[in-house]
Amino acid sequence: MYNSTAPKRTQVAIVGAGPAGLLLGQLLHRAGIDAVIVERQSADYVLGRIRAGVLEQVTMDLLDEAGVGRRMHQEGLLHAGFDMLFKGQRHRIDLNHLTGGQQVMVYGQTEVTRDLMDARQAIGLTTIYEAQDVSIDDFDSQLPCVRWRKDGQMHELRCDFIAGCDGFHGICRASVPAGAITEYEKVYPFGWLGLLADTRPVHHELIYVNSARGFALCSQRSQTRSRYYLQVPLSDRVEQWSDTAFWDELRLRLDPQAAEHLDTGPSLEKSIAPLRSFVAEPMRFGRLLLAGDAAHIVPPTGAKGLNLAATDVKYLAQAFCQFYQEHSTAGVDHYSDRCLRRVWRAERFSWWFTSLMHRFPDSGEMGQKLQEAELDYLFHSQAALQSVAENYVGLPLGFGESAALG
Ligand code: RFL
Ligand code: PHB
Repeated sequence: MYNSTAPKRTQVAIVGAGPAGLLLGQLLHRAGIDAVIVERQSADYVLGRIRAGVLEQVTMDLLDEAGVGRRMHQEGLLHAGFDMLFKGQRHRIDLNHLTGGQQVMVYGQTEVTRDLMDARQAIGLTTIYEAQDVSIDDFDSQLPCVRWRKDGQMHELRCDFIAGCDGFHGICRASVPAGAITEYEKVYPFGWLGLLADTRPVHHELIYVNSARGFALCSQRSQTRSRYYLQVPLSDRVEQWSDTAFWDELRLRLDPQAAEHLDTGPSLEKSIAPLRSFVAEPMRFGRLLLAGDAAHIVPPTGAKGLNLAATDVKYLAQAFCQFYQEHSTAGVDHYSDRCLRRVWRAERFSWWFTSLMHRFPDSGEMGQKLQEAELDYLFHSQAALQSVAENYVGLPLGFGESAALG
């Protein structure tokens, strides 16, 4: 089904066909730059991963620019705000009002990925799925290479650049000599148990819940498909959680009105994700440039991961355009600094929002009281509300320019 004829030379070799790799491939194609994508998994496996749900305006614009925004505008749900539930009371964060008219789009990562895959297939661009033992080499030279095995045969692809879009567990970042990279990491003492179901969402907007039993999130994929999350201990296994146990626990974390309106049904998917903050600096090593989860991870509370991946890719596509069209390495040289300022801002917000909304096993009574005071301040301060809203809708694209270039 997908074109898997292996070429030997390309301009940009992209490792990973997640949203970052696919979006980069699309933007490069539109700029007339040749790229091949090499992906470890099958296309169906990539589509089966249920992840992000919230797109910032910058990401919507980028999908439009890549020519894949049509279905998102038809089927996606624009949200002008969200609720925060604390001590039985819901507080609405009016994004529209607090940010001067901005909104976010609820449209699943699965759908973004599908739109990008379909566009790529329609143009006949090369994606090698189910590539085994992928490795990269010579990225400190002018002619890096990507190697892999498929159907018992080894393949070698030479290129001008490698885009490392292979996620947190990929091989690109791991191939950089240890002394050339600094990694910052924080692992949280809990995970998120997610459940997808074809049920009517409990509310027309998202509800982020801080309850005495732990965090919960009521999200959605459409008017008939819901996505819910529960904070669970890291020791929990997904097999321990029957659908009934999940719905019962969620009900206990909601306010009485939401609990009463909760529509339940069989799960389509259920999984546990650990929560992590991670940044690798720099994001470029010679002719290897990292983008998306390969370079940084945020806990999902702020809904920033996919959006950060999209802006990395925007800057990366611009850098390659400058290289090929203007014969300038300025974009490639500034790529890492340009991305990292934005990355750290999203890291800060995601860490802060995670700290605000979860129960921490070791925070003690003092930690608990401070969290309550922070929430109390937030709900009663226009300035604090505005700060949450402007971070949630995302930074404008030009953010970080002066720091990177000045
Ligand atoms: P991905 O999606 O991990 O894709 C990387 C791809 O690389 C492939 N790969 C390899 N290919 C070749 N050779 C190898 N050796 C390879 N190793 C790996 C993988 O198979 C895969 O196909 O990274 P990418 O493209 O950078 O995209 C990042 C996003 O997926 C991620 O940031 C978001 O899902 C995070 N996230 C959210 N982000 C948002 O912006 N809004 C949200 O609402 C949101 N909610 C979430 C989330 C992540 C979650 N989990 C599961 C951690 C909710 C959750 C629960
Ligand atoms: C989701 O719908 O999967 C989702 C929404 C908002 C978040 C995280 C995940 O903050």
